[in-house]
Amino acid sequence: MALIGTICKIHNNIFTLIDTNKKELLAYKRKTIKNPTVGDQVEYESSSQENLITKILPRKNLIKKPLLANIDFVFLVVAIADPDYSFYIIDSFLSYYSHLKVTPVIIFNKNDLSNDAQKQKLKLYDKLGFTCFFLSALSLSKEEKASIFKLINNKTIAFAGNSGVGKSTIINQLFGENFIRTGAISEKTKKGKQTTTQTILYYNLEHNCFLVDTPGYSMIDIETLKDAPIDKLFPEFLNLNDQCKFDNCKHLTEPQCAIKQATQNGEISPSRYDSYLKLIDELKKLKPKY
Ligand SMILES: Nc1nc2c(ncn2[C@@H]2O[C@H](COP(=O)(O)OP(=O)(O)OP(=O)(O)O)[C@@H](O)[C@H]2O)c(=O)[nH]1
Ligand SMILES: [Mg+2]
Ligand SMILES: [Zn+2]
Repeated sequence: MALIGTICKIHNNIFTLIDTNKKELLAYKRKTIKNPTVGDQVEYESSSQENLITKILPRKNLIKKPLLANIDFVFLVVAIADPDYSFYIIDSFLSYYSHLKVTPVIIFNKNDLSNDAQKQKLKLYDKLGFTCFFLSALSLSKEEKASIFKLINNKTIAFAGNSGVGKSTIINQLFGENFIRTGAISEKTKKGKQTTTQTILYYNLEHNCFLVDTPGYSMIDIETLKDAPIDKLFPEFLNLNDQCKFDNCKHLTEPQCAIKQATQNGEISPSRYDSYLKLIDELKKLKPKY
């Protein structure tokens, strides 16, 4: 009978698996197995010499950047300050996850470094219906921890977001000191010194969850969106889409566009419409006839 495990780390074609008893083991893969990915559920054979992955089980989803399979929630970590955030980057990540059918949860971190006005601007995402946390990883309250734990029980979650936003710090605060190494930002270069370099899936027994710390990515893999209906990835556009004059309205220069009107009268946030335009622009660079 085939054994089943989850890939939690890949290094030089050696795979660290967590088996169904939550024990770690090392495995190779059969040559015919293509592109196993962290998060994959696999079948493997075990002999006295080695463990050999023989099959990748069907994936629930696949994120390309960072490469990860079978994620229930992505915790998109955004620092309110240091490093500065950009609406466009937040919106492109949210559109990307929506397209990949992965549910995002937004953690606005480093609240200790920000003022109320900055926070207020980001409340936009709460109103759009995204699950949001505003916190400081360095001083997480019991209540904050409890509400995060409630969400992640029995789930596989990945922490994503730019380098230095506090992904590893949050994981350490939730799951214990030094669970994962964090980097101290060098004041001179503002570059993480001990930044996460590998995508690794960890198992946490107490909350029966798998979690992935990922290296920081500043931008999505835009290619993934090249055939996506971008306007359908902005939830606040959805109710208005059919009110545009033209059925095939792209909400760019067309007359009597309900999306543009809603942006002008403040129903849609200008930063969101801007992000929409920028995404379309970026995609045009890939595909001349968008
Ligand atoms: N002031 C403040 N600093 C924080 C907070 N959270 C994290 N930091 C600091 O920010 C720096 C970067 O944190 P990390 O957790 O290493 O960031 P990361 O997102 O894992 O970064 P990469 O691994 O490079 O992708 C560290 O010096 C942390 O101590 C916070 O809430 N407030
Ligand atoms: Mg890190
Ligand atoms: Zn329109």
